[in-house]
Amino acid sequence: MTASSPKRALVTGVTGQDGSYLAHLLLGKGYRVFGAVHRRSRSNVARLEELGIAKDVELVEYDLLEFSNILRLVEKIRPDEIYNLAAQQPQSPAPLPFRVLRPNRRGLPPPREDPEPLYTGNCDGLGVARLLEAIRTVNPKIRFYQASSSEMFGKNSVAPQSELTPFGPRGAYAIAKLYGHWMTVSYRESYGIHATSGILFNHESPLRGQEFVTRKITVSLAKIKHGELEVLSLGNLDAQRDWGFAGDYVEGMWLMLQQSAGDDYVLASGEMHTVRDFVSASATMLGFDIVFEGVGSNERGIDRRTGRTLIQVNPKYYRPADLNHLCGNPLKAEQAMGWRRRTPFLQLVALMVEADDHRVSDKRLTF
Ligand code: NAP
Ligand code: G4F
Repeated sequence: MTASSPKRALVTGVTGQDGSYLAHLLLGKGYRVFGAVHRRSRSNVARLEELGIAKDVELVEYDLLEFSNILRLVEKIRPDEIYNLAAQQPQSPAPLPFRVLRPNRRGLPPPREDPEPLYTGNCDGLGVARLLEAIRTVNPKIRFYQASSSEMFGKNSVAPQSELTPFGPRGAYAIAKLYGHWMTVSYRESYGIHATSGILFNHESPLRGQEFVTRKITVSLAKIKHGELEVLSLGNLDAQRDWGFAGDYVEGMWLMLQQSAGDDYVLASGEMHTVRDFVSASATMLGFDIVFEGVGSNERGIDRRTGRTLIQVNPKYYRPADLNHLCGNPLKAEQAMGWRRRTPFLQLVALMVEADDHRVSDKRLTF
């Protein structure tokens, strides 16, 4: 790369957690970053602002549901690398195995009237095929990263899960992601495209959406500390996740596209923690001393110092087909690319707690 011809990256889902961190990383490496935003989220750049890069990312509109739109975008931008991070994510709580759509960040309802499984399949599954087909048509040398998910392994998977573990997706999101994964593999094998599927386990950060359990915990406990909330209601406290820091994981995405050929890689911490562990660690960092009493929906988290109940279980947050034990094996990424997870669990919790403590205290909780 020379100063006169910076590499060009197109990042879909740039307004999200990973999109923001990835854009930050790429800008730091001298890339010209085109951040694709779907029409309804044009002004939602709070995360990019938080990282101080809102003015540096060149925003372009797109619609993953329209092939002609995607084709024109790729033709116009002529990127060297495309990172497909956009996804319609499933919503919690879930009344049905096929969960309903989350409203988007501005509280708007989902932009299409299709039932959730159809819309999710179209965006998270067929959207990947549209991008790959645009690459094949415009320039097969463009390198492609697909944001695949550990949810593709499903409930009955052996642990820890690696690139060789059989998939068993449950629900529209995981099934759509698996379609995207196989299309990525297929375009790599059939057309020689440098197409990579990153199978990422849960990764969190101060930029995580509040609809996910870690951020819900850190925001809610900060609000309790500052007198803005009485109690935090959660679902399955026994659920275990392999949580890492998003900043470490976007570095893995970039590394994947710097390899000599496309491939599939798991990024994970290799450790599992329960939701209860996450609550306890966060609470301690905010000055509470929580003891859990009771079982199932009667379980309570009580602050030993005041006797106050700060945590309660509300079955409305239970999922009918929850994935209780997701744990990944990142050995291939470590050995082949030298990827390392640098942020251990407690450091991740501390980053999130500290950010939300300040945001709540300063009344600037913008996402
Ligand atoms: P995120 O914060 O929820 O960001 C998702 C992005 O996708 C946002 O920019 C969102 O824009 C955009 N988007 C949503 N619906 C869209 C649609 N219909 N058309 C176009 N864009 C749409 O998610 P993230 O945590 O950064 O995750 C990034 C990617 O990695 C996603 O594909 C996710 O499925 C995948 N993944 C994440 C994890 C994780 O633990 N974070 C793990 C495995 C895989 P708006 O907010 O404006 O709607
Ligand atoms: O934070 P979560 O909503 O994340 P989930 O479902 O694991 O999905 C995230 O990670 C996937 C990778 O494996 C991504 F593909 C996906 O896009 C997303 O980024 O839930 C984590 C666990 C679940 O077991 C849930 O039942 O936390 C449990 N939980 C307990 N109480 C709760 C709550 N989850 C949420 N969101 N809210 C609760 O009150």
